[in-house]
Amino acid sequence: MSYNTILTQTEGKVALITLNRPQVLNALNDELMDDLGDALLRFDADDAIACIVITGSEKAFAAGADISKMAQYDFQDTYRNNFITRNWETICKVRKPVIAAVSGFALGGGCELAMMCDMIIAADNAKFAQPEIKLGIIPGSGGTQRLTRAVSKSKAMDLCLTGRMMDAAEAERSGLVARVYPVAQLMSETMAIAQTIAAMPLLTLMMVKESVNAAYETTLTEGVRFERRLFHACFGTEDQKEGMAAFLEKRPAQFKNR
Ligand code: CO8
Repeated sequence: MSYNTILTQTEGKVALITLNRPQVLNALNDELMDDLGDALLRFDADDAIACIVITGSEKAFAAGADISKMAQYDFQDTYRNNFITRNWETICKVRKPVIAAVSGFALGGGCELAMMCDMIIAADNAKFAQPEIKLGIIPGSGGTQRLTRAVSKSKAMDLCLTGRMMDAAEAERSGLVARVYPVAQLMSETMAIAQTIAAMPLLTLMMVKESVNAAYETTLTEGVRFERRLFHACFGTEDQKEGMAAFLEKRPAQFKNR
């Protein structure tokens, strides 16, 4: 796979996608989001891959949507042409775990992209913000929704109303970020986490992702009911037989993703 705006590589069962528009701090435009969506769907369909990592550069995960492009838009360009919805949320269709490895700026659409991933691992230089208010717009790809669910109403209001930046320590304290590492170790630590995940049985990984995501969409009773159905379904997989047999026989499990 070769793209203009992203780099892709694989390490074992982990796919790494690097956003690559360094001259504009990985500002997100349609071409990049098309490339990213295409790579994500290809890796999702690839049986050799079990986990996907998205990262940027040391200075910027992504500094938001491309303002030079957006500055030309009027209401009709955004509404009539379905700005964002067409290709910016392809990531939400991916069924395998996706990790955001965030170093530097994750602003506006960059923060929203990170929040569309299943978890965020941050470098200690990471800065998160929804600065759209300073441009006369509101977040447009879930910032007011996912951030509020991640960090509480009060902090989401603080960030979206002031546009201020939140550092990695505050982001971890607030629950936006799963773990923080020194910047020099971000990629090695994130890839190690991804390899740990990728070694788990794939169908079960997908069920965990589906079930955790259901917590955002349903009541507790419905969510637990959904979890119970997937829990029962696990007992129809070969990997459940293998995982439990391996434990009892005191040997490593050999999962077949079946
Ligand atoms: N769009 C276009 N170009 C950008 C962007 C951007 N978002 N961010 C940075 N750049 C460009 C700069 O214009 C500059 O280009 P040039 O060298 O040609 O002048 C280059 O990147 C380097 O940037 P700076 O010189 O500004 O670097 P600094 O280190 O001085 O500052 C900052 C870094 C603080 C990140 C600063 O660049 C900045 O504030 N950027 C804009 C951040 C922002 O407002 N982001 C939100 C954009 S709105 C948005 O994302 C709406 C989302 C809509 C939905 C998206 C769905 C996923």
